[in-house]
Amino acid sequence: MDITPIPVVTVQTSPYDDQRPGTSGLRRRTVIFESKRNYLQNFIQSVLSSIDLRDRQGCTMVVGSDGRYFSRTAIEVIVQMAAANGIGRLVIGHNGLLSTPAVSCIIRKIKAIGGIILTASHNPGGPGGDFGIKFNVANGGPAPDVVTDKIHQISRTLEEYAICPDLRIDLSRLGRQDFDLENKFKPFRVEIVDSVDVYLSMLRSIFDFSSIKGLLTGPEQLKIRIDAMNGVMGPYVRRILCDELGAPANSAVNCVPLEDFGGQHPDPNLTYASSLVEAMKGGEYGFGAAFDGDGDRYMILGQNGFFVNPSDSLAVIAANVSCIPYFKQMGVRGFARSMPTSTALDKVAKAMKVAIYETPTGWKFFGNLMDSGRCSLCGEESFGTGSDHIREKDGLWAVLVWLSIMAARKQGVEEIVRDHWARLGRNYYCRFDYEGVDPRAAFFMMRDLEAVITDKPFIGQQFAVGNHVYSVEKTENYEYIDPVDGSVAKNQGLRILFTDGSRIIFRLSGTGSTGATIRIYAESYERDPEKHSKENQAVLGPLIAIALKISEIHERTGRKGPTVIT
Ligand code: VG1
Ligand code: CO
Repeated sequence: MDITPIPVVTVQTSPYDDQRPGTSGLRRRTVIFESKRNYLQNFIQSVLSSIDLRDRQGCTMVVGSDGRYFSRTAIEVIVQMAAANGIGRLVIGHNGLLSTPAVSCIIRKIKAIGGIILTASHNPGGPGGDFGIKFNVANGGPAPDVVTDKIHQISRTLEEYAICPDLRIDLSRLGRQDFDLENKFKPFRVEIVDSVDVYLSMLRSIFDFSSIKGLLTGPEQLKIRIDAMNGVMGPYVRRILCDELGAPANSAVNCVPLEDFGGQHPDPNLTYASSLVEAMKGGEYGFGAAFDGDGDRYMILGQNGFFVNPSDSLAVIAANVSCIPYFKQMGVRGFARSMPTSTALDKVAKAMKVAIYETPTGWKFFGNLMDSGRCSLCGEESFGTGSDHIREKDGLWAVLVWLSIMAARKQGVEEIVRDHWARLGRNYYCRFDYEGVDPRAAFFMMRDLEAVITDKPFIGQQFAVGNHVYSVEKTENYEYIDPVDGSVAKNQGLRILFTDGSRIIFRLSGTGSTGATIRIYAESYERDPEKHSKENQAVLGPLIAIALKISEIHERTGRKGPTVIT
């Protein structure tokens, strides 16, 4: 312990009015955090002040980052401010690295009061990219709206923050570092922990490692290719898939976390993980996967690049829970999906006679369902799936689920998916993203579209496209009432449901850093197995045409098409 106590100082500051966390955390251009005076400090003070002082004193918090530029600077400030605000102990990942699911896992394991994750997830990083701060609460999940509202309220009137500017830690040194502070609070402790250990031992208790190892190393060895996209997952992939489960070292690529993700979008989809797609097309590998910057999202590809749509991945996992020891032991209480996620999961729930819940976009809405024992497995169309083993979506967990299913069924990825469709039908699905749109244009488009679709005559209206006629059955601005605490989330997306089960949904994203992002989701169900091999766009084209027409999105935004299609 240092001999001279470390001073605690109070610094005057001016509030910002734009520090409301979005779908998951506060995301901004890195330059905002770097150049706006106290932008980071103000937000961290607001987060810490949102925790009652009595709860804060002596408690533990977990801190980690996806390794992006500015994370180290931010961790240093968080340590200095946590100490000055009465937090007793911080548990931080080695070199500041922890994936989002690992943070959730550690919070639960050590009964911490919460955690802070420095990440803008799948958004690019670096001085010209994005930075972000996620705040998770004691259940290990993203802070719910009541908490983020409180943080926002505090941030709008903040006048000062507390900090120990002389406190320095060494992120590269594993183990405890104790500090004596010049205030009433108890000694302050920092513990630097291995980034993978705790998470790995949790996975061991969920899966049958020997059966996965058999698949990856046995006589009919499955060749896999895993792309960590230069994000936080590198160390997890190497340690868990290669060292523990026996995949050859060259199965894992882009496994060194880089501050700017090598200049790429660390976003696991067909557009940004194109090098994985190309490698898979060669036919050499039977299974491919990629992760986002902070490791909660994943994409699965089969041999020759067969793409598993995330909504299908969720449904296939649900239909095959019996292949996972965790679910065999715990049983399955219910399923949940975010509203725009395809209804493929609903078909599984019906067949298995399991309860199903529909929630707004964002993982925070699954927390109450899981905490109250209503939901065991959940997911979103945005490449996120998870279970009640933690309170975040979990990319590597999903990969191990797929490998377990393949080991148990002795089938390839494509075969498993096609069997699933043959049994329950196929939900064709796609999402159009219009990024960086003028926020006013986006706001007015949504406002006017709501007026159009909720106007009485719109119900029953028929749209004829080619030889298909779509009749509107129901429209609404989606609203959710949490069945556990009764809290209401309004304005969660405009949706149009057609009589044949097709859906069109419009939403404004809550994770962008510049301008607005409009998302259009389209879904169409096909029961007939003869029609399960069509091109996505061929099936969904008519619905997209209807969506473009009624929203006038191109006219109103000046765009000719979406930025990304997934
Ligand atoms: C997006 C996704 C949502 C996901 C969220 C956070 O939000 O649509 O499903 O939970 O990102 O994921 P939005 O508001 O932009 O549509 V992550 O991996 O960025 O933390
Ligand atoms: Co993420």
